[in-house]
Amino acid sequence: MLNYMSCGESHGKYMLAILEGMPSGLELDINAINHELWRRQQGYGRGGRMKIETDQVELTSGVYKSSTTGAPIGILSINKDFKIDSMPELERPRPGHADLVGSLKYNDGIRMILERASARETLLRVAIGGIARQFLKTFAVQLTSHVFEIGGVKVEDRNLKFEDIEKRKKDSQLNCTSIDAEKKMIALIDQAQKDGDTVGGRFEIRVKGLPMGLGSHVTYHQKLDARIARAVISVQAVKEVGFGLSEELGNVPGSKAHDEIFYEKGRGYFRETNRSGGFEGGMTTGEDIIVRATMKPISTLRKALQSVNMKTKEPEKASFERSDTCAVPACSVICEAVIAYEVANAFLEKFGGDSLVEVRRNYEGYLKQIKS
Ligand code: EPS
Repeated sequence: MLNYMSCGESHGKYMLAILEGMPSGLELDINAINHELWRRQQGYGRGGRMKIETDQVELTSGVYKSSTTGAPIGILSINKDFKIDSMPELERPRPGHADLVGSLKYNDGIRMILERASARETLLRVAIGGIARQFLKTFAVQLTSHVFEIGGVKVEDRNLKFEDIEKRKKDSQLNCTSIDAEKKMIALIDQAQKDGDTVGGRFEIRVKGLPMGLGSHVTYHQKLDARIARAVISVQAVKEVGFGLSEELGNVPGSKAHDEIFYEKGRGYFRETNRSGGFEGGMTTGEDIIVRATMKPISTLRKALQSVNMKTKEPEKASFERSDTCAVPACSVICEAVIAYEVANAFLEKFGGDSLVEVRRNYEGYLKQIKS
């Protein structure tokens, strides 16, 4: 249903994407999309690049008087730090980046590998997620996220409702729900910065308001949890993804691992718990989707790791130009966006039509069907 292609290098002239498959009649608020881009640039511990850029997009096509037409949507963002043609070639690949493997595989220098592998590309994914989010909002579907661990410092109270997360993280610099944990996390980031090191962390994304039955058990590629997992893992530096109780499911008995089924007239089927993270058989259960992910520490270190000079083959420290110390909050915002896209896509697969009016008719008909 939905599909997109993006292009652009980190220090190239611009970042560009084309999104197809959005039905006509969706009112798009460009400020809301740019707000998501702003959120992606926030977070204590980011590096010098974020002081240069103020990410904004222009919708160049597929939108007429703020409303989608059903035609492909062009999304364009200009890089202020455009300097790619004057940047030097690099010889010392950074462990943990695409540098070494990409350079050998593409038979090219490291520069053009890192320029495309860079997380700068995620600004387009956040813009596309911003469009998907607005589509979902018209069906009362909402997303949020929160960082619950940085460098081993954990938020104690993690059993929170969607609304609590939104409320508690309001003034946070780390997209975090606990002021106490945040203070410790900030101290840890400061220390890492002093040491020329970096820190990673863990975060959770929630999606609220979905009907049961998005995705399907019938083939592996229709399983929506699997599609979300792929999307999250594809975000730079994410090394782990889970749903609901996630890795804790390995430590509890079956009697505490599942969500028992209840029924009330008028309300229909429901659950009292959500250990599955909103999925059974690759399909949404109607409870919140709960995704957890781990971002590794950024692999560009001022205190550089051991590497090899690809020209001389002599041991040398890896290259360092500039880096973030911690980008976990940004990563949580990016993962919200890629999940919004996957969910909107599954929604359109199930209820799709050429216009929003048609999608709504299909959606409402289905809701009636599963209630009766
Ligand atoms: C990144 C390196 C840094 C980050 C960048 C991702 O960029 P630079 O090399 O220009 O300092 O700031 O992230 C972004 C530019 C962004 O928009 O998120 C990397 O190596 O992946």
